[in-house]
Formats: sequence, C-alpha cells, structure tokens
Amino acid sequence: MQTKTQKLNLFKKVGLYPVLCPEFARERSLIFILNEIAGSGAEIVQLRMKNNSSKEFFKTAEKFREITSKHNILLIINDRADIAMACKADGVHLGQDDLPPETVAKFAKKLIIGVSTHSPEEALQAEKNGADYINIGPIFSTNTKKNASPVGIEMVEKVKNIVNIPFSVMGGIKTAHIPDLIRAGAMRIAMITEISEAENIREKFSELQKKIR
Ligand code: TZP
Ligand code: MG
Repeated sequence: MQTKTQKLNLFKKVGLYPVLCPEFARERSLIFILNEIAGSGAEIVQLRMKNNSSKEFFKTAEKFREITSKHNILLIINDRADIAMACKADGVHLGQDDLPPETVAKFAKKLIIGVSTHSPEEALQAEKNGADYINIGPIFSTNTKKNASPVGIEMVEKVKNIVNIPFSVMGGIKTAHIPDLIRAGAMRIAMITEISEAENIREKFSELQKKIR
C-alpha cells in the first residue's frame, strides 16, 4: 500500500494521461483497451463512465484496479469519490459540479484529488480548496465535452504561472498538437479519443509517449 505522498510523486512523473470511457471505444471493451495501454507502459489511467449505473461503474472499476495493480498503474476514478474509495483507487477526478475537493479530502485522506478547471479563477480556487492536481481544458473543441467552450493553449501559459500544483491538459488534443502544448509548459497530456479510438492502440500509445518524453 503506497502513501499519498508516494502516489503523488508517481503522478508528477506522468506524461501521457489516458482517460477511458465506454462511449469512445469503437465497440471495444474498456478492459481490452486497458490491457493494450498497460502493455505499452501506461503509468496512469482514468476511468470515466457517465452513462452507466453505479453498480456497473463499480464493477468495471474493480476490474481496472486488479489490472492496474498488477502493472503499477495509477488508477483515477472520474466524478465519484465513493466508487474510488470502494475499489481502492489511487485518486478521484472531480468536475466543477461534483463534491468539492475540500469535502472529499476530509473522508478520503489517501486519494489523489484532481479537479477540472476552465479558467485561471477556477484553477486558483481548486488549488486553494485542496486539489492535488488540476486539469485545464478543454484546450480545443471536442465531441467528448460538447457544452464547454475551448480555452486554447494560452490558458496553459496563464495557469502554469499562477498555480503551484501539477496540472494536466485535455480536450481535443491530437498527436500533432503535442509539440505546441509542451512549448506552452504542459507536462501531462490527457486524452480520450486519440488513444481509445485509434485503430492500433498500442502503436498509437507508444507514438504519443515518444512525443511527450
Ligand atoms: N474534460 C475536458 S476535455 C474532456 C474532458 C473530460 C474530454 C477530452 O476528450 P478528447 O477525446 O481527448 O478530446
Ligand atoms: Mg467529471
């Protein structure tokens, strides 16, 4: 069992941050995709299930925990601190409408707490309220987050200068965007479809890792 500090140290070293959702998997199972990225050396994965029952989410999370533990992959659960606790995940990723980070921190002392942010104000607030990391996004427009307007690469430059916690970037990011994002100061790049909808997931994952390292 790792301490929260140990988990956070692993988080800081993450480059590529895959997020897996059943809706963006081209009919392949999430377990299949997880095994593919585990075989390509994934360091972290987030499980995001917006349209399933709590029970289905939990059952998948348990399977994810089994596989990620074997491969020393950090497991982050989207939205649901209860499911993250129940499956013994390493962290939870909270949206602006989920439980506040300061509340989760009170009962989930070992979970890494990530928060989605869409402006410098939200980023500062999340840090103040106890987030261990934030995500900045959506950087570009994307089908996976239709209702949010893109914040652009400029937001990365702004936020990196005002927060002291690690951050990831996400939203519409494709392979070709990586050099520009790295130049802007992004060290952790989160992606859904570029990875999970790739024809050959292993190949795509390795290509992305090389670009980020
Ligand atoms: N939060 C900000 S952007 C996003 C989420 C959940 C979706 C990113 O998906 P993709 O396929 O990498 O554009
Ligand atoms: Mg969420």
